[in-house]
Amino acid sequence: MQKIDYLYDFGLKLDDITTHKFKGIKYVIMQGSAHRAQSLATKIATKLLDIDETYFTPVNLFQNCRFDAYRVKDILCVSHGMGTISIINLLSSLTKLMHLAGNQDLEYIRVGTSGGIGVDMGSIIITDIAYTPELNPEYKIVILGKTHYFKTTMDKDLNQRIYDAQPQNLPFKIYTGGSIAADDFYRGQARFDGVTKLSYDKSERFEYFKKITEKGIYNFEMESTALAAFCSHAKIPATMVATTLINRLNGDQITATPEMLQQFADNAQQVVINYLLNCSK
Ligand code: R2B
Ligand code: URA
Repeated sequence: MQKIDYLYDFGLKLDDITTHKFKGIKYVIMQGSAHRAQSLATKIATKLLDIDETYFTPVNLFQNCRFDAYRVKDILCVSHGMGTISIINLLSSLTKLMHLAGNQDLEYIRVGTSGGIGVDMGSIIITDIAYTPELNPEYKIVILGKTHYFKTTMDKDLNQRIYDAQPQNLPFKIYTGGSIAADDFYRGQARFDGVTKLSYDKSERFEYFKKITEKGIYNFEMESTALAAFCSHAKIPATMVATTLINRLNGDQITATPEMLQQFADNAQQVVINYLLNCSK
């Protein structure tokens, strides 16, 4: 008899019926919003299983409004919310669920949006190392009042497999490099268009951006350190594939049209779908 347990954030009782629903998952693909996770699941179903999307609406397998999960074959598309705090909770509960469902040899990929630093908007960044805003390759958690540091390297082999699965003629560039998981969208990413009084000026920001580019870092976002640290600690190959909505060397405001933003988001999903298609051959 399995011990009864609850996954509060998913609204799930961990009994045999629940674990059966999640048995056989190999790829966990994470996106910020529930809407994007659902749209990715629909695209995967049309591309991998040749299902006509007119007749297919992915069903949310979670029963709490915090996160959503949609299954297509051995792929689970999940929403992770915003920031390291949100994704680390998702990762903890989800990994417990995957473990109890008997799933091994998992791969976790976050498909995200980000602000590029020195690259054309619409480019894709595959993260090799995630950095704190102080530009350290680490993620820190305070446990019982003591600070613990975890390393934040993404899985090199998974990155290579994703890169190798791409066709030659993609209409956007792909870079592999560092990402910064910032504490917020405004001051944490050195913006001047927030609401708070600022403690930095343009020349200090210039110096910060210079250091960033010298370190081989290509984008700002808000989850990569937690993802890399959790997964390398749990020995789950993981990475992040993020589109860039802006080149931060040219400004702070995201001014791309809704059509362009959709295209940029599609670029990142396309890269991951190309990888999944290659895996299913
Ligand atoms: C990218 O976009 C969000 C902020 O707008 C955040 O979740 C991230 O990492
Ligand atoms: N997400 C971020 O965190 N920053 C940006 O500039 C764009 C998307």
